[in-house]
Amino acid sequence: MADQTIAAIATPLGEGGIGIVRLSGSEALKIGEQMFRAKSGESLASLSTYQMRYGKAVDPKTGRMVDEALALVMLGPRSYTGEDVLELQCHGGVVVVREILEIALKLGAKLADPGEFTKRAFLNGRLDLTQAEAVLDIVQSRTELGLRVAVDQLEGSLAKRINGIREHLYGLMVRVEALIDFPEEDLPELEQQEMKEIIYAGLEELGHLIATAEEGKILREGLKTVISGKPNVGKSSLLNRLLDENRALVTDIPGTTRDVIEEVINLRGLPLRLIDTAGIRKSEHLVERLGVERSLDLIERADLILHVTDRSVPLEAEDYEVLERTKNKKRIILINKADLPAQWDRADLGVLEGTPVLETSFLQGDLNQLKKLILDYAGPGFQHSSSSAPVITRARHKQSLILAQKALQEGLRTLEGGLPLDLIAVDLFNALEHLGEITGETVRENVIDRIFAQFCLGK
Ligand SMILES: Nc1nc2c(ncn2[C@@H]2O[C@H](COP(=O)(O)OP(=O)(O)OP(=O)(O)O)[C@@H](O)[C@H]2O)c(=O)[nH]1
Ligand SMILES: [Mg+2]
Repeated sequence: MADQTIAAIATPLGEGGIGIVRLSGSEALKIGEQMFRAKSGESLASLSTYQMRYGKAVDPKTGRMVDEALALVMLGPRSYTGEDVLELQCHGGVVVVREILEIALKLGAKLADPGEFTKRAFLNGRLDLTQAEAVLDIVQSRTELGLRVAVDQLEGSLAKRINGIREHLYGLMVRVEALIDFPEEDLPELEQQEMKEIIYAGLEELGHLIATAEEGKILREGLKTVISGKPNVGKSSLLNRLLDENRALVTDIPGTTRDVIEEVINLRGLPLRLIDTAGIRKSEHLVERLGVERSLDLIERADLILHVTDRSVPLEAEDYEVLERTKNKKRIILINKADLPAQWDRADLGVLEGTPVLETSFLQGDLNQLKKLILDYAGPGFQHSSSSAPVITRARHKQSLILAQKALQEGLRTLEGGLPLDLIAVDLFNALEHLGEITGETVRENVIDRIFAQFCLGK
C-alpha cells in the first residue's frame, strides 16, 4: 500500500553522537504521539511544521523510557517525501535506535524498503528522477569533484538541460502535426529548413551531453585500475605507496598476494579504484591458480592497467606472455626496481606502440610522474571546471540519450528523404520519450524500482 506509513533508521548503525529514526506517512504523527512524551507536555499534533521538542521516547506498552529524544515534525507537502515526516533523534547507539524503530513498527509503521523515502519524494513530485539519483550520488561520492557534480544535479542542472531540449522538440512536433495534412511536395522550403535546424540543434546538445559520459562514469564509479604483472615485481609495494599505508602484504616470496585487494584514492579529484592482484604465472598450487584466474578476469574488466615489470631480474618468455595479456587494454608499463642494477632496458620489451613506459623504483623513487601520467593519459578531459554544466554520470542516462539521438537522426533522414510528415512526428515522439526516461516523466515502473533498490536503508 503506497500510503502506508514507513519507518527506518536513517543514520549508520554504530556508535555516534545521535541516531535518527525517521517516519513518513499519514500516520507518522499518530504513531509518534504514542511513543514520545514532550517535556513541555505538548502533543506532536499541536506542533506546526519544522518544530522540534525535547522529551522521552517510551515504550507505550510498559511506559518504560527508552532514551531521551528530540522529535522533529515536518508536515507534508513541504517535507523530504512530501508526506508528514517525524524524526526521532536519540543517542547514537545500535540498541537504542533499533528499539525505537521496533516500537514504531509495533505501532503500525512498515519497515521502509531501501530508498523508499526518496522514492516517495519522487512519486510525490518533490524530485525528478535525476535529482533522486543525485541524492544517491551525493551519499556515495568519492571525491569533492564527484560531490560537486552530484549537487549540481540535485539542484536540477541536468533536468533543466533535458527539459530545454524536450521543449524545443515538442514545439517542433506540434508544428509537424499541424502540417501533416499538407501535401509534402508543397511543404514550404523555409519550413523544412527551420525544422532541420531545430533537429540539428537538438543533436548537437545531445552530442555534448553524451561526450561527458566517460568522465561522468569515472567520477561516479572511479577509474578501475588494475595493478598487474608477474609475481614479486612490486605490485603490492605500488599499492602501498599510492595509499601511503601498509595495506597489502609485501614479501620477497613470489606469490605473496593471492586475493584481490581494492582501495580508492583521490588523485586530484579523480577517484582511482586501485586493485592489487595475484602475480600472473603458471602455478601448480590451487589457491595461487585461483588467484591468477581472478587477476586475468579483473584485467578484462579494467579501465586502466598499471603493468609492473622488474628490471633487476632477466626477462624470460613468461614476461612477454604476461605483457600479451594486457596489450588490448589502456595501460601504463612500469619498469620497477630502478634502484637495483639493470638486467635489461625498455627496448628489450619490444614494440609497445602508444603505451607510456616509466622507469621507477617503488622503494625509492617518487610517484609524482606516475600520478601525472595517470591523470593525463587515463583521465581524458578530467578537468571538470567549476561551471555547473551537467555531466552524465549514469549508464542509464547515456543509454536514453543515445536512443534519443538515434530517433532524431532518423527524423532528419525522414525529413531529407521527403517522406511523410507523420513519420517525422513518430521520430520526434520517440526522442521525447527517451529524454523523458531520464527525468522520470516517461519511465517504466520496473526501472524506477531498480533505481531505488540501489539506495541504502533509511534514505
Ligand atoms: N630494491 C627494490 N625492491 C623492491 C622494489 N619494489 C618492490 N621491491 C621488493 O620486491 C619484493 C616483492 O614486492 P611485492 O610488492 O610483494 O611484489 P608483488 O608484485 O606484489 O608480488 P606478488 O604478490 O608475489 O605477486 C619485496 O621484497 C619488495 O620489497 C623496488 O623498487 N626496489
Ligand atoms: Mg603482491
